[in-house]
Amino acid sequence: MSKILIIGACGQIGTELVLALREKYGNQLVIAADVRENCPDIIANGPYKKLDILDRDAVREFIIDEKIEHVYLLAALLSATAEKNPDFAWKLNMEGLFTILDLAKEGYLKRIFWPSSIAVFGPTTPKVETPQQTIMEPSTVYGISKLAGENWCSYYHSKFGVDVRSIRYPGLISYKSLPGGGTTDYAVDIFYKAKEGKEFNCFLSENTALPMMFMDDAIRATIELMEVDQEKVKIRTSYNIAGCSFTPKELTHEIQKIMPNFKISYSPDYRQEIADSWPDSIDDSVAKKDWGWSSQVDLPKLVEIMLKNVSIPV
Ligand code: NAD
Ligand code: AKB
Repeated sequence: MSKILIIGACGQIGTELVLALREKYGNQLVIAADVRENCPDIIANGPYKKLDILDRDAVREFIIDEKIEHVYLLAALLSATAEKNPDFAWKLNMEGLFTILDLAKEGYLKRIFWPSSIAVFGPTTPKVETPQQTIMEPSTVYGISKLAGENWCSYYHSKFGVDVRSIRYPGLISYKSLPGGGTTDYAVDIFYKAKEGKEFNCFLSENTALPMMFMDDAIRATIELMEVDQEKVKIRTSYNIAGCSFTPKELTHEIQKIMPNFKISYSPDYRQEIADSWPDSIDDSVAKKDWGWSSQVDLPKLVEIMLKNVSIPV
């Protein structure tokens, strides 16, 4: 059995991915790593290493000494935070990827997962049912870093045989850990306000449609892609996957079916421009064909699960 390292393990995806991989492969084989000093309680059921992905020597030493074979590299600045600090976003989102790709090129790692995003698309991309291959001219530093990263993954695969696999996640919605500075975060925040019985002030306008997905679907997609035979992975940039697409107004209506008194108001801010540059919906037929991907959670189910499980911080 391969030893697995998840870098950026304390974030929104990392916490749930650590739990799912430990469930599957056992607690001791799955090491959680993050720049944060302390391991959150939710993933304290297995090994934790404080590790800064920008410390190339420390990362190399740890991976080589521990004989890690699979790495999930999740550490990054997301779209909204990255626009506030473009220089650092570029550094964090790119340098760590090279450190991991190089370790695989040198034969230390057998397989890498590196997430991309719908942010690789831009204002000139067809917005509805955005295809796997299309115009890609992102207008955010986050999108530029993800598009460059995708192309580097493909390059390391074709030139050096590196087995790197990737998914363009849509906005992810979850209740086990909070989102970390993205444009789609409103679709998580809204559930906390609804549960508190408060009005939600949305930073996007009511008709802004975006591709979204419940976290369970995203974690399942990630593990399925990492487990599928090499020859089925035909795309080495990154795969489109789709869950459900909705606007803040449509999400509100769905919440109101369960909580009729819930209210929303709108104050679009700088994140509106980012959202306007992204697709409304995604065509994931290539992932379906290549490795059998299929989403299981639609909007009504997502809302039901979120309202049942979101707990208000005390
Ligand atoms: P997040 O912000 O919630 O978590 C990122 C984690 O990385 C944090 O725990 C942070 O402490 C850690 N980190 C930051 N700098 C680090 C460093 N120097 N060294 C080690 N760890 C560091 O992000 P997320 O939502 O879990 O996203 C994970 C990945 O998935 C990112 O690459 C992101 O671009 C991608 N993605 C996320 C979404 C989404 O909706 N959550 C959608 C598309 C793509
Ligand atoms: C963000 O909004 O930045 C992320 C993403 C879609 O990549 N959730």
